[in-house]
Amino acid sequence: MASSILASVTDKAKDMMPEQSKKMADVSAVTKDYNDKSNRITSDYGVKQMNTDEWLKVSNEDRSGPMLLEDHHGREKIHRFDHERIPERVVHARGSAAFGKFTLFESAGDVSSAGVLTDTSRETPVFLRFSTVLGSRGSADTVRDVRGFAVKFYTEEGNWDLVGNNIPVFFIQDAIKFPDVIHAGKPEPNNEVPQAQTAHNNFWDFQYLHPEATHMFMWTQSDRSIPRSYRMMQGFGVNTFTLTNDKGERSFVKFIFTPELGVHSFVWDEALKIAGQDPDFHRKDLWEAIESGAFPKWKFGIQVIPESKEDEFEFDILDATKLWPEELVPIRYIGELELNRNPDEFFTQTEQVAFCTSHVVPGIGFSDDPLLQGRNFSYLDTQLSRLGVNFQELPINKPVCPVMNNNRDGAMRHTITKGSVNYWPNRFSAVPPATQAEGGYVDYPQKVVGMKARLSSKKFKEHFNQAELFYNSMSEPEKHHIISALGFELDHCDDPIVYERMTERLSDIDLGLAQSVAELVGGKMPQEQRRTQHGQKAKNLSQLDFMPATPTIVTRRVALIIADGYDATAYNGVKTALKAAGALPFTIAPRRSAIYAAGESKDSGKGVVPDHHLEGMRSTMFDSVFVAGGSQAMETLRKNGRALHWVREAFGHLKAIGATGEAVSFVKDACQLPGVSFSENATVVDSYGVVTANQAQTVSFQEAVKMVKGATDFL
Ligand code: HDE
Repeated sequence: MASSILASVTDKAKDMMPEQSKKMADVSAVTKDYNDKSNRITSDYGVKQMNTDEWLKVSNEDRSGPMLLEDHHGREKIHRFDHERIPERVVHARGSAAFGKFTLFESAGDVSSAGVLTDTSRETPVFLRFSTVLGSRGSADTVRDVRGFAVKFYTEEGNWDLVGNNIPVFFIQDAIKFPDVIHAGKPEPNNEVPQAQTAHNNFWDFQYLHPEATHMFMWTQSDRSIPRSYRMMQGFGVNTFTLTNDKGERSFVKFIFTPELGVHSFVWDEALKIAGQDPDFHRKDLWEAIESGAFPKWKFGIQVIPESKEDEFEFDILDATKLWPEELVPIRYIGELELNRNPDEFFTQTEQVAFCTSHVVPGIGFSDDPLLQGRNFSYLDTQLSRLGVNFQELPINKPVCPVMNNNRDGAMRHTITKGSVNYWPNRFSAVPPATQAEGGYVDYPQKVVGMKARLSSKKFKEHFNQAELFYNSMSEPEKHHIISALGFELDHCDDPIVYERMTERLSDIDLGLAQSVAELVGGKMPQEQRRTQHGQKAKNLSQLDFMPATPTIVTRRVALIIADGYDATAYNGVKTALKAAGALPFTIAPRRSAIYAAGESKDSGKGVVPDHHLEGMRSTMFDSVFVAGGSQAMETLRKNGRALHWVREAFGHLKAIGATGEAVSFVKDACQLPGVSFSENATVVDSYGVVTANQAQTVSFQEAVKMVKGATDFL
C-alpha cells in the first residue's frame, strides 16, 4: 500500500492510541528499541563490537587467509542464526495478531461470577491472533480455509484463552479424530502436495467417511471460508463451555463475536488470484487498518442454556458439529472487543503467543463436550513442544496478575522465586491456596454417572439436519457459491471413488445441490433425496443477515483510474469525497510517473504521480473502481488491454464501478455485457453495481461501494 496514504493517517492513529493497558506496560518493560542510537552493537554477553562484518582471519592486504575459530562474535552470530527457528504450529501455523481491549456494556452476573463478564467498569487487555488452519507459516492468506480467532484476555484473575474459529461448528465430534482430520486436510504424505488446500483426494475421502463432518464442510464451501478481511468475520468459541454464578448455579454457554463492519467475503476467483498477487493480503489489511486508526470492533455475545434444560434439544448441546440456532437460544450481546495496537515484533508476540483452551478463570468452566476435553489436553501439550516448559513466562503469555506456586526450574526459567521451601504444605505455611472468597477457582461439583466405554450419546449420531438448515438459510447467490466451491474442490480430486461418493453424500442434504455438483464434476448423477428434508431455515447463517445498519466504506480500497488528459474535476471530486468518508483511494494509471489532466501542460511540472501502474497492482487488490472521464484518457485506455481487463475483472468480481463523462462508454465496452445498458445520467446505482454520471456523482458512487460489497454474486 502506498506509504503516502498511510503516513497521513498514522498521526491520527497515534492521537487515538489508547492509554497503556496493564499488559502493554508489562510488555514495554521488556521491549528494547533497535533504533535507539545511544546503543551500539554488542555481543550477546554485552561487549561492544567494532567490526560485525568481517570474520577474524589470518590475512593481510594481498591475501585473505583462513578464518579463526577464536572469533566468538562470528561464531555467536552464525550459531544464533542457525537456531532461529522453532517448530511452526502443527495447525494454524500462519497467523497475524493485534492487541486491544475488551469492555462490557452489560453484566452477565446472573449467570457468571467471572470479573471479565460482570464488571462493566473494567477494560480487559486482549491479544487476538487470527490464522488459517492448514497452510504452513509462509502460505497465502486468502485460501479457502477455516480462520482461527484466538483471544487471550489478560484478566485480573488470570488469563482466559478463548480459542475460536470463524465458523461455529467443527468437522469432528471427538478429539481422538483430530490427527485424522488434520492429516487428511494437510498436504498428502508422499509428495507434500497440495499446500493450504482442501481440494484433494484425501480431504474429501475423509469427509465422506465421516458423515459428522457434513455440516462443517457446508460452511467451508460457503463464502465464510474466503473472508474479505479478518475484520469482517465472526468469531465463535465453537465448544460448549459452562458459566457458574455466585450462587453456584451452572449454565452451558457458547461465545460469539460479531464484527461491526458486517460479514463480507471475496468471490472465489478473486481469492484465488490474490493468493498469488498478494499472499499477505489479510495480514496487511489488519495491520494497515490499525495503523490508520480504523480500529476493528466486534460485539461479544453469549448463548446460555441453564443446566436444567440440557436435554431439551433435538441435538446434543455438547456436540461441536451442531450450532445453537438463534431462534432456540438467542444471543445476548454484552460486550465489545476492539483491536487498537499492532505488535512490535512478530516472533516474540504473534509467534510465541500460546493459547490453551484449559486457561479459564473463576466463573467460567468446561462442559463434557468431548472435543473440548481433548483440546484441553492438546494445547498445553503442543506449547511444551513448540515453546518449552516455561512458555507461560514469555512476555506475551504472562498474566497481568501475580503468579505464585511451586512449579520450578525447567529450561529457560527466568522468574527468580525467593524462599527456602518449594513444596506445600510446609513448615512456614506461606502462600496457602486461596479460598473461594479470595478468588480461588471453584471446581463445579458435577454429578457424573456412567460406564467406562468408548461411546457417545444417541443424539451424536444425527449428522444432516443442520447441514440442511445451513443450506436452506443461504440466499440464492450463496447457494450458487457453495455449488461452485464444491465443483472446484471435487474437480481437484482425480479418484472417482472420492467425488462420486461425495456427490452421493450431498443428496443427504439436498438433491438439487447434489445434482448440480455432479453435473460439474462428473461421475454418477444422484437420483434420489436420501433423507427426508425438514425444510427449515434459521437466521444469521446467511452473510446477508449481517449487513450493518449503517453500511460504511471506511478502509475500503478504491482504485481511481486515470491517464493523460483525464478529467481532473471528476477525479479530484471523487477522491476528496472518498477520503472524507474514510475510504482509501489509490490512483492507478498506465505508468507510475506524473499523469497530466486535460488542459494541463507536461511542462507545468505539476501532474499527479499515481500510487501504482496498471500492471503493478491489479483490480483484485481493490474493493471498487472509479474511472474519471476525459476523451484523450479514454482513447489511451481503450488501447490498453490491461486497462480493459482491469475494469472487466472488477465487474466480474461484483465490485462497484463508477464512471463519469467519456468513461461511461469505456466501462460499458470493457464489461462487454450484451443486453445491459448503463444509463449515462444515472444518479442511482445501476442494478449491476455500476454508477455512471455525466458529472461526478460522488454520493451515489459511495452508496454503490457500500451496497455492492455487502451483496454477493449476481452472475
Ligand atoms: Fe485447535 N489446535 N484443536 N481448534 N486451534 C491448535 O494449538 C486441537 C479446534 C484453534 O493462534 C494447536 O497452539 C485439537 C477447534 C485455533 O495460536 C493444537 C482439536 C477450534 C488455534 C490444537 C482442535 C480450534 C488452534 C496447534 C480437536 C475452534 C490457533 C498450535 C479436539 C474452536 C491458536 C496450538 C493460535 C491451535 C489442537 C480443534 C481453534 C494442536 C486436538 C474446534 C484458533 O493444540
